[in-house]
Amino acid sequence: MKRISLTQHLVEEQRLNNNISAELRLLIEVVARACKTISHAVGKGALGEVLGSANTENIQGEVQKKLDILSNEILLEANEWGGHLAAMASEEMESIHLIPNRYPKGEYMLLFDPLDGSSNIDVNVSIGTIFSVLKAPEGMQTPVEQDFLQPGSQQVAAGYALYGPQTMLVLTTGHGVNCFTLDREMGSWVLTQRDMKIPADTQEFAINASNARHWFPPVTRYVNELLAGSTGPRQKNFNMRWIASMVTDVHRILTRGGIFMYPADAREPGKEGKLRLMYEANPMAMLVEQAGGAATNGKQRMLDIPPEKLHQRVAVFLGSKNEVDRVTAYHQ
Ligand code: AHM
Ligand code: MG
Repeated sequence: MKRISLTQHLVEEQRLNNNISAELRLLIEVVARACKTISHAVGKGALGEVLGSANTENIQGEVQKKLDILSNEILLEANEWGGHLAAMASEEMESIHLIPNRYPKGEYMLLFDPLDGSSNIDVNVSIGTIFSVLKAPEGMQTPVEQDFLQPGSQQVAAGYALYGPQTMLVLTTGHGVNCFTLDREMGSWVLTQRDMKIPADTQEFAINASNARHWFPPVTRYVNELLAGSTGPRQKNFNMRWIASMVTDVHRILTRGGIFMYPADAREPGKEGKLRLMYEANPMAMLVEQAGGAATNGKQRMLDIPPEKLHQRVAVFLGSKNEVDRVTAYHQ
């Protein structure tokens, strides 16, 4: 097999589509390098003394794990010096992070969930890093939160790193989705799957069914129909998977299809689900659409939602197009 590195792939994609400036390439390479460092820390586990709680809370009131904080710091530090960024925002930080004065500024803005699937860290189940890249609005001086509030359709790149049995990087720059595997001996990312595609039909779904009693009627109807299997209205059996690690669930869907749901429910009135629009839903929606799938909040296309605040939550339905279309139709 001829090995194509991440760098070679980015250079070739630029030649083909003229969509990856030198700055954007640097950004992606720096993020990928930071993910290697996170992967290394995750892999050490107890030996690196990185497991367990940090005994602090993030802006969402969730207790942070040591690895949440470490991963956030790794990404910040890696991305400050390159001159490619105007600012960053993270699920783990209340407000945006400006580039220190000693470094030049660039035209991109980076958003990330440094370590998604935190509840899986201490039980050695796959977790990941999710990232999204926006362009700074024209004429922007000192970046403010408002500058980040662009719909997902404005993303110039999005991706995730998956820390599982293999460490992978899945990336889109708006021309399909490609997957790279970390060669741990060489320390390099190698292209291992080109142009990932999600089949339009599927017989596999992912939802945290322990919340069933709180669901709203469209979700209850949809899931009940799936559960009814071959003797129900769908006339086929469905399988269920729930990793509780969005990166891992989405990776499965990019690999073999499926539908992922984290709906809004009646648990906490006024809260639009659990997942965050800017750090989780939008980058995953871009990847899924680029792979031929669909992503909505039950009512509209995810990538069209105008964000109102940085840490906004959103209901998520994504994956195989025909299933996402169906559950979205049930909401109309
Ligand atoms: P996190 O960002 O605090 O890790 O939360 C996001 C995660 C997703 O990866 C996953 O899909 C979901 O939370 C799991 O939620 P639940 O604990 O309800 O199963
Ligand atoms: Mg998360």
